[in-house]
Formats: sequence, structure tokens, C-alpha cells
Amino acid sequence: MVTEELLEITANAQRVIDREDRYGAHNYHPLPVVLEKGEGVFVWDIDGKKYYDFLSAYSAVNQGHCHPKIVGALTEQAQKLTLTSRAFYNNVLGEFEEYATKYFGFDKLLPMNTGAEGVETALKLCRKWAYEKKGLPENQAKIIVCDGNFHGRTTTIVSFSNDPDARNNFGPYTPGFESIPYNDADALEAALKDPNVAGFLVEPIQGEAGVFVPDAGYLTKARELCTANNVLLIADEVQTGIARTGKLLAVHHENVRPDILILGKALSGGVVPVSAVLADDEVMMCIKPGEHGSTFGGNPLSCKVAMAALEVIKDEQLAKNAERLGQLFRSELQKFIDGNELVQLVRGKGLLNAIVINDSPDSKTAWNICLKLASNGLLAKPTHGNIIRFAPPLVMTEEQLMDCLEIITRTISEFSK
Ligand code: IF1
Repeated sequence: MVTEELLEITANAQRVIDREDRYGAHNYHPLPVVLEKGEGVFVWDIDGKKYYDFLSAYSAVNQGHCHPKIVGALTEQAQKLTLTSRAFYNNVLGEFEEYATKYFGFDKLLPMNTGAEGVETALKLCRKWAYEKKGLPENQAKIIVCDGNFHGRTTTIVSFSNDPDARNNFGPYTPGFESIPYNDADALEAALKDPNVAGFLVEPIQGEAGVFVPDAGYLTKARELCTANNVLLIADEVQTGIARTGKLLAVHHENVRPDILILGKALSGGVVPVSAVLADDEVMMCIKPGEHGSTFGGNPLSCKVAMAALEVIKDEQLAKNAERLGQLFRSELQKFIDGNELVQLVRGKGLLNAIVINDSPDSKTAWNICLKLASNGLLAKPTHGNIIRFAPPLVMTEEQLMDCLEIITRTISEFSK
């Protein structure tokens, strides 16, 4: 089947797509849908067609598109003061730091902008701590990462990626990283025998790899091993955090407390880029004035937006909603899968879920299903090959979820004939 049969591309949309093709870098391959408006769980394209958003901008709009409370905080602060740089104090950053450190339970917060900057900050902080507190020999600090990881797109971060698309021809690569199999506590235990290990960077659920949920107890074991070997446990909750998996943080499913916590995406509700690294004084105070920073990091506009975004998570009990609707989503979809050959399985936690299509990873089936889903009014996108991620905003109601399940099962059935 070709695109036209699966999804109509109007002349309006084609014009926009062609213009981007002509003037924009080709660093993405988007679904041929041109969006113009978003509100709550819905988005509208330039022709006024309405869709359920089942990607949530990769879990950045957990609070729903254009949440009035978050946009209100943005517009109010935007008319007062947007950016001072950290050359001076401003009256908002300290308020955000106090609010967020108490919200997540850490001594201090270092504000940045993108998730990748948050990860880079955590890596630098871990290395600094390793030399200045653990006493590792200069330039010998090693950080353990997991196969299948996705932590961003900087040259250091892709240095420890094993995804050829993310890594190839971006060398020379940053040294000091060792990759071990994900969800394998024995492999971690073996890797930690090296006395030069400074930290273990891990996603509590691997998002881009295809929503891999580790075995129960894996994070607990990782915590114990890191503590026993005086190694920092670094949790990348950029995608799994902020209530996405049915708890405020995915590590809370096992009551695990990392030494360094990385947040991003829905920390701002998808309104402006906000990321943050949280840690206790023992680690955070290793970075001294002038040793790390960012022009926009901690700007008053972002801080007000982030506080509003976090308030919405609490006020609207979005973690509880994600937990309840996630269980409903997986159980209802499982009933369908039991009678359908095309879908192998559904997996996930809270409202971070994925289905695996019963076809070769390089088949177009998952992509074509997403084209047809768009035609039927629901936006989702394959991660790798034959895996489709389903991650709607956490403000979804049960009725809307059931409506989406009808669209998903009807669409897949159309492919199964
Ligand atoms: C793309 C998905 C990918 C992340 C985790 C850090 C970052 C991300 C766990 C960096 C970013 C985004 C990036 C975007 C696609 C999307 C993504 F898993 F969310 F779907 F790629 F894996 N840690 N994830 O997931 O945050 O710098 O982007 O703010 O790059 O294609 P960022």
C-alpha cells in the first residue's frame, strides 16, 4: 500500500511539506501531517482535521497541549522579565529551585534547557565528584551505560550510543564510557568491579529502544550495587518522569532514589525547553562558580512555566490517572491482541506503552499502520522498525481512551485482512 491509499495529503499540507523540504535540514522523517493547533489531548492540522495525540511530543506534553495554567504562567511572566542570564540574580529562580527540590526530594537543582543538556550536566557532575570526592585518577573516570540507550544527540552522548543512525560518522568519540546489556544486574555487578567507575547512567524504562520495561527489582539491584561500590546512580527520567509511567518518577515504582536525577520534556509541559539536574549537596557542590552553566538555564520565564507545569501534575493527579488508564489500555489491547496475528505484544507502564508488530524490523508495516491511524484520527509514530509507541497526554479521560482503543483496534484489523 502507498501513502495516498493510507492517508490523504491535501494540497495545503503538501505545500508546507515541500517548503520545509526545500529550506529545512532533512534531519527528520515526519509523518505527512501538518499540525496547526493543540488543546488537551487533541491536535488539529492545517485543514482543520482533528486527531488524538498519542505521542505527546515524545512525552513533553503530559499535561496536555497548551494547558491554560501553564500558558497563563508563560504569558504573565513574558510581560515582566524573560531572561537575565546568571550574571545577576532574578526573583524567580530561587523560588523554582526551592519548589522543585522539595517536590522531588533533593538538596539542590541545576537548571538547564534541553534533555541532552541535562544529561551532559549529569555526566560532568558525576566525573567532577569522582575526581574530587571519590579520588579517581585524573581522566580515568568511567561511566557505565546500557545497550539500547537513548540520552540525547550531543557528540559525547552519541559516543556511548549503539544505534548506528545516532552515532555513525560523528566521531571521534568521547572516551570513558562502557556499555552493558540493559536489565542485567549481573552485567552491572561485573562492570562495577572496575575501581575507576564513577557512575551508572540508566533510563528506568528505555523509551526509544521500544519501551523496554526492566524486570521488577532491576532498579533496586542497581541501587544496591551502586551504593556498595561507591558509584553514582544517575536516573535519566527525561521521558519517563513527570508522572508518565503512573508514578511521579519511574524509579518510584521500586522506591529507588538515584544520586543524580535528570528531568526534561514535561518539566515544562512542552511550552518552553526546561531541564534540570537534582542531587544532594555531597554531589552538587562539586561544581563551583564558573565551572558550568548556560545562557538560558534558570531563566525566569522557564522557571515560572516549570512551576505551573509541576502544579498541574499534582493538582490534576496525573500520575494516578496515568496508572489507571495505562492498566485499562494494556488490558483492553491485550484482549484484541489475543485474537490478532499482526500484533505480537503490548508493553509499558502508566501511559508509556508500545506494541510490537509481527513483521520484520525493516518492514513498512508499522509506518503504514501509523499512516492509517492518522487517517482515522489518531497520531502515533513507530520508534525502531516494528514498534509503535503509544503515549497520550496524561489528562486523557477514560471515555477518550476507549475511543482511541476503538480507533487503534479498528485500524490494525484493517491491516490484518
Ligand atoms: C530526537 C524519544 C528519542 C530522551 C531521554 C534525554 C533525551 C531524550 C530518555 C534528550 C529525548 C527525544 C529526542 C527526539 C526523539 C525523542 C526520543 F525516546 F523520546 F522518543 F529520540 F529517543 N533522555 N528524546 O528520550 O532530550 O535533548 O531531546 O530535550 O532526538 O529524535 P532532548
